[in-house]
Amino acid sequence: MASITQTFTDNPGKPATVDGVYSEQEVRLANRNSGIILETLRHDITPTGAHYLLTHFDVPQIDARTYRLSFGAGFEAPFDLSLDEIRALPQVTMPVTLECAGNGRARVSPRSHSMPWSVEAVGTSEWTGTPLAPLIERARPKGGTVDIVFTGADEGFDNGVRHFFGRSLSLERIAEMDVLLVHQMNGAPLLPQHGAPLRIIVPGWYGMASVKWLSRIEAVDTPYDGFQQVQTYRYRDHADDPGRPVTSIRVKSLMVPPGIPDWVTRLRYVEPGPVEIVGRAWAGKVPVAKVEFGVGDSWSDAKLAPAPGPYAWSRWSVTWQATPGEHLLRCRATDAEGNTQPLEQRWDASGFGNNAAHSVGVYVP
Ligand SMILES: Nc1nc2c(c(=O)[nH]1)N[C@H]1C(S)=C(S)[C@@H](COP(=O)(O)O)O[C@H]1N2
Ligand SMILES: [Mo]
Repeated sequence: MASITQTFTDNPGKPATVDGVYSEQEVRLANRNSGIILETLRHDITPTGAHYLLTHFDVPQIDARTYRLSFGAGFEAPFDLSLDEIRALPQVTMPVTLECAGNGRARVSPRSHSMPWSVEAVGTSEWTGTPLAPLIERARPKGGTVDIVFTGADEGFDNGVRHFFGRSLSLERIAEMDVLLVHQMNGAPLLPQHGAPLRIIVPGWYGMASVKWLSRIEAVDTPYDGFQQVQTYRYRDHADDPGRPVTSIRVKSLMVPPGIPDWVTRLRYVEPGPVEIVGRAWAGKVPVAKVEFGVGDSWSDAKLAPAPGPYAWSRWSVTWQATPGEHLLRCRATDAEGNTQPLEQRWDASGFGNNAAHSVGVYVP
């Protein structure tokens, strides 16, 4: 184990991937961050306090009264905006399903040291803010601009590299995507842990793109190479593979575990007879075409409700006739482009983009 000093000076890297019990460091990450409570999948909109949370460094404290967002370096017409000025711009409210790219990583073995998500790093909120694209036009990116860079106010070290959390999107992507500068979540000002006073929401992409505590926006004429853009959030086959960037959310579904749980294992006890099984399915910016419910190896189509918005998950439901015995209940969705969730995940080196079918173990007396 690296010493405190070494962590910041010698770039010791992360501990070697391991199998077996979690380290104290991983438990600490899991206590700072949190997943959705699966029973809240009954709601179209996740109750704010139950939305999953992923924060790499510390939550910065920003005074909303003096806050200013700058469109600075790389623009012909730089300017900055207060929160009141942002609120006075045209406002849009959109339900958007956000999912962490590392969702499911706890199942990778041997695993990569990071937040050990099981399946719960997903949620849907009504986000309110102003569209980004017109503001980029107003600031006029200089000729030769390739990327627009979004930098948060939170700073820390990862793998010995000191940096502010930052991500970029190309100009073309911004033109075709509904990126929002967001100051409200479910009708209330953003909570500190969700990016107060202002974040971006990049609908359809995994959560890392939706930079919280946004402090500045810049235009650059060479591809942005910030740590969170190139050193992580890439699908790699092995540690030295340059990989492909993680972008859109893959098709996926989850179910509300039926019956009542065992405290520690979360296995389920379900009375025999008809049981309504409900869940949610999403596929980034692509509609969900179908959800199947499986009992053992027998699959049937679930009923799928219309999504509350183009970037939000859909409710699915099915009635299951529970019979005595042990059962493995599963769900898998297919998107409108024909992609179906795999039953077994083919993992990349860091456990990104997992979309294996959700399974729940059930006992019926
Ligand atoms: N500034 C900043 N933005 C950030 C992060 C962060 O650590 N710092 N985490 C990202 C990741 S990995 C995810 S999954 C989402 C999580 O958003 P939430 O905590 O509001 O659910 O925020 C993204 N934006
Ligand atoms: Mo994430």
